[in-house]
Amino acid sequence: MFVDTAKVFVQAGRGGDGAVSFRHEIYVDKGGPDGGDGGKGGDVIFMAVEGLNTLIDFRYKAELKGKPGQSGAKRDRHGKSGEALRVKVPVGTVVKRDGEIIADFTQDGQELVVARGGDGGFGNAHFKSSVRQAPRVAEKGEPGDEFEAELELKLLADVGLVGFPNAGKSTFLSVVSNARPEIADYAFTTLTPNLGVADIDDGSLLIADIPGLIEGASEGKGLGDTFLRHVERTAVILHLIDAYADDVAGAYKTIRHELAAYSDDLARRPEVIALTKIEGLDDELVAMQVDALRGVAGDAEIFALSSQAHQGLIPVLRALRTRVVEVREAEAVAANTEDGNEGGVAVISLNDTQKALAWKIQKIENDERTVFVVKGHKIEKFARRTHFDTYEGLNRLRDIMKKMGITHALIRDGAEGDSIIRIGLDEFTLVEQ
Ligand SMILES: Nc1nc2c(ncn2[C@@H]2O[C@H](COP(=O)(O)OP(=O)(O)OP(=O)(O)O)[C@@H](O)[C@H]2O)c(=O)[nH]1
Ligand SMILES: [Mg+2]
Repeated sequence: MFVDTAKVFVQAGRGGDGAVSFRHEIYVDKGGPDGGDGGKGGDVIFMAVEGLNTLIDFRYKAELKGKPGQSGAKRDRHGKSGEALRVKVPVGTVVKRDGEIIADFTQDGQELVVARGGDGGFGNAHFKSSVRQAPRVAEKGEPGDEFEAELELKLLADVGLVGFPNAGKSTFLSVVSNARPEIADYAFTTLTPNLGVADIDDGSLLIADIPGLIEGASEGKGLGDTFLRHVERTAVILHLIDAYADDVAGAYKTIRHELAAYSDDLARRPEVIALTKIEGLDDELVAMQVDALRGVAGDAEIFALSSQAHQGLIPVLRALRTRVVEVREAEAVAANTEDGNEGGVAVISLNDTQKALAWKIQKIENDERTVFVVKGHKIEKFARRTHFDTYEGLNRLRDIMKKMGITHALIRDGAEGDSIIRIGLDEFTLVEQ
């Protein structure tokens, strides 16, 4: 109920290809290379927004794709970058890749690149050298990052309802919000938490209704304290007490005791108190009950309401909203001082430099042939950007392998000029045949 999940395929845009082109100048037979670079592929960016509280949209929107970058063109014109895809996710969303958390959205407006667009390939203008005056080589654009993202939303409710069984928690939720929880005249009607959104003035409150608590709940009595963890992350507690209770102060203290036994943090959470079911009671009696509570409730605000008669609901919601805004503002200040002030959009990087530069060789031998498989982030990246069907493209890759020391290691491992080398999905011989 409180953990919403969805799986989506995210795919950033492919980088544009670099161009092969030569300048045309009058009186010059063949001008220098002027093929422009391809544009970068569009990222897939997630942005946390308040006001969303479900991942349900993602169930029907299974693919999230960034736009590809455009190819480079002659006269050194670079391809345009592909447009990024911005996706709104609820605050509280955690994104996992292969079971590992790669992003945790905790604040409104927080943005992260979850899938990075592929780099554009270099055009041939880059590859001019003293020995290569007319390079016919350009790079292909790189594919964008793609993977299946597992989204998980742990709802950060604004308000948690606590109280004895039968206090009227679910009924309250049902009249102030869109939720339709089960309501009945017996204890432990609610067995799993319910959530609802209540609109108040120009804002809204996400309210969590949990099963009733009893004395000893923190030691496992009744339904125990398992559901208190849902309240643990809420900003404010609304403590509901049946106005018909003989000893409202005692009822209040019992629940407070259970909250404190669960965690200090929960005991310190801002609280609003309300007597429920007052529609049939004299004002005097209600005032007496409120006074009794005042004696034990410290400086918490105390209200009296009737869900059935829709009486006294707005002042309670307003008080809750005021408290919630205070808490959220304090949280935002704390978060800002914690991680300084970083500008721009952070990029999730799973590969640190070392991981990127590392490579390894695996020799696969069978009856038919021997293949040397080269694996490594950077070399595979270069291979993906190589036009294997051109002589120049392939030789450039061979140059890079030499520079990275891979060729040397291959020869040491027994590779010869005509040995088959495999990088990614492509195969070629170590030396041009
Ligand atoms: N007269 C009156 N009865 C109410 C009011 N609110 C709730 N009740 C009744 O109180 C009983 C318990 O209500 P629930 O909302 O199920 O109580 P709860 O606190 O969610 O109970 P648990 O889920 O068991 O913890 C039901 O019979 C409701 O109809 C009210 O404002 N006035
Ligand atoms: Mg209930």
